[in-house]
Amino acid sequence: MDKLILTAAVTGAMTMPTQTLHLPLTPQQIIDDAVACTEAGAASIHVHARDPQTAQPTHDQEVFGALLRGISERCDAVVVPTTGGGVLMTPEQRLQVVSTWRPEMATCNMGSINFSIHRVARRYRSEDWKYDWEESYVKGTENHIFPNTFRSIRHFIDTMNANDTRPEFELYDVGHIYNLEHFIRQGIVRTPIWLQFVLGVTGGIRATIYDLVHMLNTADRVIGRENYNWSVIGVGYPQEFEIATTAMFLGGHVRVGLEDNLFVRRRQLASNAELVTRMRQIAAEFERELATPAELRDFLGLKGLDAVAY
Ligand code: KMH
Ligand code: ZN
Repeated sequence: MDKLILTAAVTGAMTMPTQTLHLPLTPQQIIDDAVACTEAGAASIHVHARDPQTAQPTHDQEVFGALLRGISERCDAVVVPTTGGGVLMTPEQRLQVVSTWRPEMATCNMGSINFSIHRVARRYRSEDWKYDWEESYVKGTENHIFPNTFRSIRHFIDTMNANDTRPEFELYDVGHIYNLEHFIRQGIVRTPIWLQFVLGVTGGIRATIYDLVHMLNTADRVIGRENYNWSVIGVGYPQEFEIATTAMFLGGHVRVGLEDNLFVRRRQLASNAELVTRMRQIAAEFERELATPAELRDFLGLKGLDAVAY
């Protein structure tokens, strides 16, 4: 598609409330940000849930339901809930959102990796943290493996197929492309598929243009260019905008948002809508129109909001 598909990832599980006042935490704040991002040009919204009292990432299905309903009542964005969850959740807990709410799309993480944000802790003293869970959560990730075994990935894909939920395959390193090939060969993943290259997680491939090109060349060779469409995440600043702009020139699509990056300009913290707006301005500079949610649904052949369970 010629138009650019812009996804906003508004809260995540690896951005801490202490890091930025702009991070939406309560269901109402997350819904408001999702609507603001859609109005600013996002066709899809990627969401994680947070406990309404403590702001800690949660797998509580009531919270997910409130988010999915709340966003869909106020805008038509395609909402893509996480099945990556947060560091303390089991794969089964992460997957519940699919069988409970049968969303149009959901993420599907394609391999186990070290996934660390422990270096964030160097910037804060113990008394600086806003919530009491944050310090141990952040420091604990130095020893964290994000588990996605072949058996669990198969279970995730089977569950998404059973609920007609389209997977967005998250690929954090080159080996994850080969893992995906394994499932395509098994016949449980139907092409064309929708890939999200995740560049710049501590534990995964870096967020440089060389790494993006390497991922693309590998995907072309292993999966076949005609069999996939893709988007990219560059974690951090300025990587978010550098990698997104590069993707735009290479025929890809983009994700921005506070899940991945806090800054709109060097040292300038921003809201989610400001991040979307800057990306829209970059796209406009190169005469790239943004896709609407309806165009995204049509492009990916999604089942539509009539067929979800929220
Ligand atoms: N947190 C991102 C680096 C997911 O939620 O399933 C990747 C992500 C995956 O968004
Ligand atoms: Zn996520």
